[in-house]
Amino acid sequence: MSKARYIMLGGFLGAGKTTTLIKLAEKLRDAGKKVGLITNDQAANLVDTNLVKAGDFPVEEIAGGCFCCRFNSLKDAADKLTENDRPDIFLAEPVGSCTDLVATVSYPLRRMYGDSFTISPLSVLLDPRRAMRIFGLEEGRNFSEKVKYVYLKQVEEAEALVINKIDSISPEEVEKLSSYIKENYPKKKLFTMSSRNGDGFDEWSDYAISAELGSEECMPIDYDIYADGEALLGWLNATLAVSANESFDGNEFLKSLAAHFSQSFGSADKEIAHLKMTLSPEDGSGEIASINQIGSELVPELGLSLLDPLKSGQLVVNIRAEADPEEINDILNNALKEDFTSILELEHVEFFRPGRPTPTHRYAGATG
Ligand SMILES: Nc1nc2c(ncn2[C@@H]2O[C@H](COP(=O)(O)OP(=O)(O)OP(=O)(O)O)[C@@H](O)[C@H]2O)c(=O)[nH]1
Ligand SMILES: [Mg+2]
Repeated sequence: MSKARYIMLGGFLGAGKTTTLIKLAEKLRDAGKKVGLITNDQAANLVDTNLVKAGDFPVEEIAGGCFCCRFNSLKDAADKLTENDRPDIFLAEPVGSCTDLVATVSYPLRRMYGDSFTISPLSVLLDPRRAMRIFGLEEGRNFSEKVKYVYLKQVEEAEALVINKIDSISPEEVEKLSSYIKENYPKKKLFTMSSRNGDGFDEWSDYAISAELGSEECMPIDYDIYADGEALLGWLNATLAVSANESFDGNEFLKSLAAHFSQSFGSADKEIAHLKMTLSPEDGSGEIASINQIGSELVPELGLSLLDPLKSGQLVVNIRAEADPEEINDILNNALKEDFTSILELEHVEFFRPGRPTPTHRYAGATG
């Protein structure tokens, strides 16, 4: 039996991992390949899983911890997808605040299950605005030092760095960021692309589909700083019932709710890492609307939109921000109390700081 390929795409919160993996899944499906997706989060009820399902791909969700700490669940998820669909290629999205994935996931997978999987090198996606702020190439609201540490470790462990969203910046900015990376990370493979309009996508995806994970070097990392940095990010996942007396425009509703959140975080001087929401009408159409916001200063963007007005449905809210989880929950509750009380009812909410990462396996090489 031929080996399945395992492609894991890293990158900080909001870099475009889900968008890119769905695009890659479509490309592979068009080429006659079977794909299985694996999403991951610290808690259940994922916007990402909804988005992948909307694209009609088989998906397994690993909730309640990252891949490295739930290594066995990752293998179980792959086995479950294999039972049902026997994918040729697994596409896995790790939690966007995780790092040290090569030592704790890629190498152990190759060592333990190398007969079943060919492992691709780790590519790490970069949102160009966020990257320029972290690298000090642009002014603006930023994360604190320990969160930046996690970000820079993600960059350091990548075999390939992928500047995504080049449609959203000028060619001069692409050049500026590329030059910085070439100068400071000369050993990395560098790609520039837009998974939105497809520019540069084939160059990166052909590499991701065919290249093999490199030699077993281990990035040095201080787990105390990593744990502190990750824990500075508050997480909130909520599901809410939506119901109104009259039909309403779900796209406009999502925009005004996102604007409300964005304004609340901005006035509290807190940086949003990624705010994402999906709205699924109860009309059985299977359509969904989605909205995302990266950074408190940017405008929320509607991704998928609904063609028809709706009366009822389900709203999933995922917020990751550098703020106390309680504060994020207060912002949600204020939105419910103030502007959206008549149509939203909270069904389930979890808000927390990610716990200290304790990987199931870690390859301790010469420097590890
Ligand atoms: N302009 C532009 N936007 C993009 C591109 N790729 C992704 N985005 C947008 O970036 C936002 C975040 O994308 P996601 O794919 O959800 O990012 P992610 O890395 O999976 O985020 P997390 O799962 O929260 O870590 C969405 O609004 C996407 O539409 C791109 O190439 N260009
Ligand atoms: Mg995602």
